[in-house]
Amino acid sequence: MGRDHRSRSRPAGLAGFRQDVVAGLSLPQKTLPPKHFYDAAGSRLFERICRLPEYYLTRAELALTRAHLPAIARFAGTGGILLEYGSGESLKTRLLLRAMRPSVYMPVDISQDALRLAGAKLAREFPELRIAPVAGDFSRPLDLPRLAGRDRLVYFPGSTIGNLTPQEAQAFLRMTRGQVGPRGAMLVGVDLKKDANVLHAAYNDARGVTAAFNLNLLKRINRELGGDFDLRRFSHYAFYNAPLGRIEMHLVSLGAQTVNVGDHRFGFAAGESIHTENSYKYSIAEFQALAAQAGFRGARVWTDRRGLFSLHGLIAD
Ligand code: SAH
Ligand code: AVI
Repeated sequence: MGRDHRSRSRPAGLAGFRQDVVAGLSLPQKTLPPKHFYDAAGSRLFERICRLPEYYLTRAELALTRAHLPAIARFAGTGGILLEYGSGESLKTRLLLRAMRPSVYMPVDISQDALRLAGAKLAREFPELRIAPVAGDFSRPLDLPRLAGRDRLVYFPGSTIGNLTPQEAQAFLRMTRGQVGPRGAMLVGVDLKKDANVLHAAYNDARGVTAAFNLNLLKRINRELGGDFDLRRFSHYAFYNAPLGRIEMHLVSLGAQTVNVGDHRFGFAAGESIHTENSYKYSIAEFQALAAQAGFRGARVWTDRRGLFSLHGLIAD
């Protein structure tokens, strides 16, 4: 994803998906943006990943949020607007909703299905809560509904920020800095650097759910863009790239082949890959330095007992 990824001129929806796929598959290292994983099936597969024994991220973030909830709620404040990016099934959010009692909860997600399902469940569980969902892409400038004057807290859990390059993460943080205003607060969940074997297992689970999540992107291209990817001829590959501090996910072509997407043809050599996702891992100091470059001061940081995951409380300088 380059700088133009954030520009207003790129179309959204199906046209944007087509443009990203054709551009990405035309690069020397074929690449697809991870935001396109999340159709209805992709969102369901991600929810299954969160419950896998190897995928420690969700459990660690839930545990640290439970353990430090009073301090997190004091940092976040009560009664304001809770704006969450990449809300998905709004799992950890329930803890914050109970502790913060916001006036409005504004979940923002690219997946309409995830937003609809999570919204319906939350409305049953929190009948008093005003929910204002926004279906949108946070990698481009977003017009959010203007809600009268209360304080805003931006919540970005799950280490979804790790799916952006450090440059994109900084651009995202600068955008949110404008949304929270001076001295505004943000809570960001960030996966920590750790033993490469633990990372490897989390992205190569024994049941093959992560592989199905990765391959679902090709299914989505076939269904929505008239592609003819043969899923049996691509395989999931994920590894920790230590020098760059990131897990990389790829789909590797199992032989020489040609694939059509609508009117476009793409040749694959045997062993050639499509790079589908990065998942950056940061030390606490690395993430605080990144946030500082975007104008945020790292005011608080909470971790789980095992030191797997971090939640940063940032304040706009
Ligand atoms: N916050 C949840 C879900 C994380 S999965 C958790 O912590 O478990 C990442 C979520 O971000 C998905 O629901 C996906 O649909 C959403 N997402 C990914 N890229 C996005 C983008 N560019 N704009 C908006 N939402 C995005
Ligand atoms: C959403 N995001 C933080 C997940 C991650 O761990 O990078 C997506 C994911 N990819 C493979 N497994 C989970």
